[in-house]
Amino acid sequence: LLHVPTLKMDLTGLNSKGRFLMVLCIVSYLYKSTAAEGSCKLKAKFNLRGYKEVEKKTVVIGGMFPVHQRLTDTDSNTTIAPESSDCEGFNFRTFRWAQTMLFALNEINSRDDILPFTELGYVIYDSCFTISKAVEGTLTFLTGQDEAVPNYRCGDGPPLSALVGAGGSDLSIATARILGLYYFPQMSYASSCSVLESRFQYPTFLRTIPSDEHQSVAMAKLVLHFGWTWVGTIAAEDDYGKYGIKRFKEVVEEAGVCISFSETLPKINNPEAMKRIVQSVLDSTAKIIVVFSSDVDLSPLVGELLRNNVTNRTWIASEAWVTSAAISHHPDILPVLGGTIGFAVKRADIPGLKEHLLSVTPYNDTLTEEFWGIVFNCTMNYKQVLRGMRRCTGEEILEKLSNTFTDVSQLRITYNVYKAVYAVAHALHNLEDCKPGSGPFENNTCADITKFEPWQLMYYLKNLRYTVPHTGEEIYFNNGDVDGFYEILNWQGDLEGRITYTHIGYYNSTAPTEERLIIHNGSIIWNNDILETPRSV
Ligand code: TCR
Repeated sequence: LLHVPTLKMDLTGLNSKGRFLMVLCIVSYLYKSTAAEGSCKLKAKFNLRGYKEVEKKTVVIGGMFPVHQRLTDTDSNTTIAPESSDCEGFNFRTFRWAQTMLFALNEINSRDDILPFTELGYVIYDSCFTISKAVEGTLTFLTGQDEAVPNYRCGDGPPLSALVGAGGSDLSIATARILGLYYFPQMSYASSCSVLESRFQYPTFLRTIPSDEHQSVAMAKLVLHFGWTWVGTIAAEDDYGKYGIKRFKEVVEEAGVCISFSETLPKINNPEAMKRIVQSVLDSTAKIIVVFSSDVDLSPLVGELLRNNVTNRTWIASEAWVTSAAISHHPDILPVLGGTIGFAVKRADIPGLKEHLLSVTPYNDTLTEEFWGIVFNCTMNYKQVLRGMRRCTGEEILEKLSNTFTDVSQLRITYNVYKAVYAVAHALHNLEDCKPGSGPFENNTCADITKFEPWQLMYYLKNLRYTVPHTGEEIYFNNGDVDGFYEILNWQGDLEGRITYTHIGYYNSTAPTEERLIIHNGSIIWNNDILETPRSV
């Protein structure tokens, strides 16, 4: 035992025979004796910090993250059998989300107060920001096969619990329809579109991000707060953009605000469309422009705005780009997008996450290998080495670089991922913890953690209430949704001309109507010639 300094055990409640068996079990375990299994299985009902439990059951959680940004172009050649397309455009921010799921799982597995008798395993899929990949991943997950065959799962591996994902709303809408068929729970961390509120259409969808219903209303209130009467809108060409802007328009138009122009950002790279949108912005007298889009879709437009040096406008940012380094870290962005005001979901510090991110190695899986190659500009693939690319040694040091992956200053969606994984784990814990005879199911029965049905887990998710570690935030779902709370941020320049996000107020959907939007006008720095609240009439 001297070799295992962190081993602590709780022997209370065991009689002398139990203690003897326990010590026998640990000793044989440490010496990897074959007797270990037998003696440990005898009575494995004690908690053992460090090794948690000797006899463990496994439950699998699915994850889906848009780690790549798009599909690789494939020619539509029908003379050979089609294959699932590859993806490209590795995204450091979403890769951080995926790693956070692993971090949360490790944390849960090493705790002995959540799921002491069960180990959480995982499968993670890359949805590549694309609906078809998200659907393919969902079918593969449900069927457990590489070639997805619906309604068929081979073998009796560990039970599947829930899918954490899938990224954008358009992807989750697709996956939630499939999962809903099987009454299989989906816990989303980023899909905020208001249509996902419908439990009639998406019966097993839950999320740790508030519905955009709140955000659209909050944006409209912001516009009314400053008395702006003339605004332009730009929306991404997906459910997030379309429904977000639609609701915003409804609320402001009812209050007499006019929409000067409405533009849509195409999903597929289209320089002509970008030029057209910039022209609309330039031609309009509206100085306020509301943009509902993810950073990925907005990036090309920002490039075009910079080329045309479009200044003297105030941009209103939706949650998906308000703290995006891909946009705010552009060189020379300050004159164009400085002064932006936007809505952000709750931020948190997650102790230990940074260390976890820095401990990633190229050998973990194919994604970490690709990530390594990109950050260090090298390759692990010998074919590419033969073609003259530098070989990665694996000894490169991540800590020396600073990039979006290891930047833990704005953990917002990342925090939602963390909450989502914990929600599933707590629900499973409650399922396992059920006392026979007083369970919630027919005739007061319980579900069995080794072979439960998806709807049984859904029961526990619906009725869940738990406190998030480290932050103390209390989470529960109201018909699958959480309360609408946003911080309002203002993009201000620091001495070196970089953007900082200054907190200027908040929006709380649960407060009485007049107290929902709180803004400290004095802390805002406007980005126009006179540095005053712009007038948009
Ligand atoms: N909801 C968006 C997707 C999204 C996102 C993000 C994507 C949100 N926040 C941050 C990338 C980065 C919020 C949706 O489609 O619902």
